[in-house]
Amino acid sequence: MRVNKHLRIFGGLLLIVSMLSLLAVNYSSVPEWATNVNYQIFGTFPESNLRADEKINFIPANADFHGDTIEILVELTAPTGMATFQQMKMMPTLQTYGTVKNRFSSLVNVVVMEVDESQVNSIAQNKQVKSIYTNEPVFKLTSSQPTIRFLRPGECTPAQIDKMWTQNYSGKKVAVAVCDSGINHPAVNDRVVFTWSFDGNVNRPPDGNHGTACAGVIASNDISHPGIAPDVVLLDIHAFHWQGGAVTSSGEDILGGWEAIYQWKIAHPDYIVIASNSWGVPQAGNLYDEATKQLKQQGIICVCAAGNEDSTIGRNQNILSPGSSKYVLCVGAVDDSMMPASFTSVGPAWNGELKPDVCAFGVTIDTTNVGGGWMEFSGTSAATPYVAGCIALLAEAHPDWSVEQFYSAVKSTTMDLGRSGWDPYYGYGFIQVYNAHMNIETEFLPDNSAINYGFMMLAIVGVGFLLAPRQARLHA
Ligand SMILES: [Ca+2]
Repeated sequence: MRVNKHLRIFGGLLLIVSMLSLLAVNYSSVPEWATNVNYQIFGTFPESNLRADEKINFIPANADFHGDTIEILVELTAPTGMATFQQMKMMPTLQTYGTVKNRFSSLVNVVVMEVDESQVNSIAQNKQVKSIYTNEPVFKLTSSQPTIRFLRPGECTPAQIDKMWTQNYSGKKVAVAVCDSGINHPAVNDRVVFTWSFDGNVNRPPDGNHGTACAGVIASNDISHPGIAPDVVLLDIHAFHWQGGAVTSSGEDILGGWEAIYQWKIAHPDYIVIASNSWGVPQAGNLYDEATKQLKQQGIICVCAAGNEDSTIGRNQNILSPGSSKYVLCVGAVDDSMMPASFTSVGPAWNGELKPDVCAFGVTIDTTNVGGGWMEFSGTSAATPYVAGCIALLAEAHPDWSVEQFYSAVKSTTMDLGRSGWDPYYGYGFIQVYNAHMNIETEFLPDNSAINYGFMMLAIVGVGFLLAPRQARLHA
């Protein structure tokens, strides 16, 4: 009897708990920190046990930590759902070290600060500080001399763009964010529905021609210079500007631009959003991996250049961040003969990821020049909007797909080039968008290592032995 009574009490408790959990589901829009008793009542946050010097990433080599003012990104320990709460709690402490300039909480938990270099180590010693990055203008555009070529006759055939056009796919209900140096050209301007600028001035003229060149590859509606997906809308994310004789961007500019894309997607849930990123930085640490993870979770497809670092760093592991992130599609460049472009960065990435993912044309492509007229564009900068445009066609055809479905569809349906299967120059191969649309998978060998190949041959021989006697009996 006592056992039964305990069972009844236990059953009752189970019922109450399950009803409470149903209520919790109904209130799932409440931020994570607000429903987490531990954070709300005790105000404790995750702590980092790394040494101060292990937390400091990407500070310029010439920083002597004495006397000069430096801008840093201070990443805090709590996940983004609790970022605002932790930042509020930390603000008085951080302000004793310097000036808080900006903060981010949608994609990453980051406070932008201006401090004396001598303070960096002290800030890093705080257990609620996860990492510190420089906010110097370190991101660079991946073609120093913009030269993108438009689709000459026959050029849209290898990527099967013309097959998609035949089926009337042109990027409708798809938004492509060109995260670059600004857009201005009569062949694309009427598709720009949103502008964000790093300096808050949405009327800022483009800084150089790079952003306009990327936008033309995606969306030009000029009959003699067609873009790939002329019915997309464009988000002009102006994160790059002239600094010290080069068009570069800081971490703050990048995060600001990406947050603008993130917010636009939340406000326009009926659009598929693709972020086209023709730029990068070597080994930016994990901050941009975290940011791209959040973009992906929000349903934003991120296409990123592999980089043009082949000759400058070495032949391997010179894929730039954020192309190195597993949450993005990383694009290498090939020439008209389907050979790797001389400049294209070679995988795998510094963090071990198998990058690039795919390749596309990226040598001397005609495109829109800033303000009007035409120009030639080369670089993984050119190959990236090429792939973004192709995915825009695919996205119109499959508005219900998840980001992962787009990534895996594109990777599994390529034209395999070079070594069989994934290789460090072509990734999984040249994008074939119609095959991705129709799910016509490439027949890769599972791996190009001799061991796996050997096992596969053994398996084939084994199956042959199994089948052979039966066939013999059938014929007998
Ligand atoms: Ca290959």
